[in-house]
Amino acid sequence: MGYKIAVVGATGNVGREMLNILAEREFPVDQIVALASRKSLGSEVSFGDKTLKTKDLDTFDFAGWDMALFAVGSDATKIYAPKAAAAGCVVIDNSSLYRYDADVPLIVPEVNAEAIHGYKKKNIIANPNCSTAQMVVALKPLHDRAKIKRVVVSTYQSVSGAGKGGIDELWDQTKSIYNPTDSKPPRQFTKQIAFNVIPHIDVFMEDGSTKEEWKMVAETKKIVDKSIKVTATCVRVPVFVGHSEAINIEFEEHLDEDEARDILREAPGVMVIDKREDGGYVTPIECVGDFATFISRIRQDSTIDNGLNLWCVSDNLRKGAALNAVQIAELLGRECLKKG
Ligand code: 11C
Repeated sequence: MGYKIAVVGATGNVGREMLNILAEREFPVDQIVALASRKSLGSEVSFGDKTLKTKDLDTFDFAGWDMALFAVGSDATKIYAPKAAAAGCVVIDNSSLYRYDADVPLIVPEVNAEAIHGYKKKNIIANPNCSTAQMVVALKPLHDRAKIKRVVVSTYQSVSGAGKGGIDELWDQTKSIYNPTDSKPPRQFTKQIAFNVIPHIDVFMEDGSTKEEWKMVAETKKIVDKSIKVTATCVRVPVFVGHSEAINIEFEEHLDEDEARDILREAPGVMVIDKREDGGYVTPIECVGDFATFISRIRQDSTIDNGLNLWCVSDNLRKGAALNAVQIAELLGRECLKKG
């Protein structure tokens, strides 16, 4: 016996990946519905070897459905997630709307699975930002061993984090470099993204950081440990899919690089590829379509007591969004909504 699952925002990058991953991981589905806004109505999406015609989110009745995986922006989530939750359908939300709500658990199953039971307060579970999700998968096992004091992270984030518009803009600008008569002004990003990098993701905050940077701080504290200090610089790079992060970690206790490598090799969701030779590390293009968070370049930082550097890469549409949401659905099924 399986579950009745709704995917909300099924025609977007993340919604499509949710359907792919539910099928790939053979999630026990009895019935599945792909929901979209009226403007995408009737368009078709794939679910394994089946094709689903999207239905109207606006008129959909969530009563009797077990879980809804939401992959729409905060504005639409604000309208439809409370409706679904009130109808008894557990919402797994990929937007940032509920992430910082004390009554909503923010879950990365490899890190804080035990917090899932908190969903009962609002019938809602939040999925973290993509750049946080991959980082905490790497931090947690190291924190358990040597207690992290401070993290300094610089991100190299792909354009797919900004949705289909980001992908189209990189593609169009790249083509127009070779055919300047075809050039269009930037729409999605504030400056040219092709052959460039932009140190700005999401809106600016009062202290000069961006919301993306703030999210990495707040979400790491909520998911791993509120005592961990995080400072982030988030940068958009001309890569289609796959976020990369250079992470510097300061621990309370000494942690040798070889032991860190061994800990990460054993950690759930992590794949260590760390050979000190040409090509002995992972780049974003190699992680596309993969489930793992890849760690390379593990090395001591001898400029501080108890410091370590590492390189962390993951498919932002998967671990950073759709995969994590499906893992939450699996956890919810296993721990809370058992069937059969
Ligand atoms: C980006 N990380 O790469 C963002 C996308 O809070 O879920 C995801 C934003 C979020 O632009």
